[in-house]
Amino acid sequence: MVYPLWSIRMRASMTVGGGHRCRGPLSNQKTVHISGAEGLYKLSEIEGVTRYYLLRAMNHSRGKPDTVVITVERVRERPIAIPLLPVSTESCDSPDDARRLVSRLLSDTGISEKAIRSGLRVVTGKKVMRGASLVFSVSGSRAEPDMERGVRVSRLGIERSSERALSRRLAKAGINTMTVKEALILASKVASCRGIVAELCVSDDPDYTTGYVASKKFGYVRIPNIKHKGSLRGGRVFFINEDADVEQIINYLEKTPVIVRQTAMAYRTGHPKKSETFWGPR
Ligand code: WAQ
Ligand code: MG
Repeated sequence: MVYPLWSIRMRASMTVGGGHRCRGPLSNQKTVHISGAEGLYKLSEIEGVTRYYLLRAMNHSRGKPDTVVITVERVRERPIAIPLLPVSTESCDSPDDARRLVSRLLSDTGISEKAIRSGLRVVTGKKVMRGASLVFSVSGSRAEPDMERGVRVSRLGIERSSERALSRRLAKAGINTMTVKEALILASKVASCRGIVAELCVSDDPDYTTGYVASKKFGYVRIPNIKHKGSLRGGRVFFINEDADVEQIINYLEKTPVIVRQTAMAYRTGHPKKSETFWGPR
């Protein structure tokens, strides 16, 4: 890897509500999240990536943004190398089925029923956050300081040779898309964070109905039909230990540069039994 790396982030939003007569803080205008993306790149990649992020923001299934913010920032620290989570796909026919599957997987990691319900409320609720919610895995209460924004995982990437290997493996399983790759890299950073037990993710894109649960314990488990087609709801929840250091978790997720490298020590997971696509140590 060539150092220093650059952190590139994009967020796109649109303003809704309030006519032209009632602008300003007293109007009922709201900012709605459309899309976001982030990664660590080399200097030579900045031009291409910012163009790609801009096009993504302007042509999104959630709508046309009126504000797009792209931040390009040099990262001084050397990134920490982490392994990818192993991938598997469950069979699942409906959101009801998915709810049962999600509950079973999460409770296997010791997360309480109350916390699972709290997490499910976040990903099925009307308000879509830009980032993720942090949910205590016993009490189920929420720990993120800004409940509208949430915690945004940033400063993450994958080494070129590892990305090529990953693409080949995903292609064999017929799932070599940017959506899967980005989600898997994000979930791998989240799983590497001390204090985080598991993650639940439902895309907020109306036509993307596959979600996942992830943890060091069972890897990245894809769940088809986690929501109905056409729904604009979705979100992410990171379940944390009851005694976790919330500030430290947020700092790691948002600030610590992390890069996926094939040669990083892999996790030993027990799951899955009936996977279509699986790799990693058993
Ligand atoms: N950090 C924290 N939360 C995020 C981030 C981030 N970097 N990016 C997105 N979120 C949250 C936010 O609340 C979004 O509303 C929600 O997640 C969904 O984001 O293997 O596309 O980008 O086929 O719509 C899963 C792929 C794709 C499953 C998930 O999420 C598969 C996806 P989206
Ligand atoms: Mg989305």
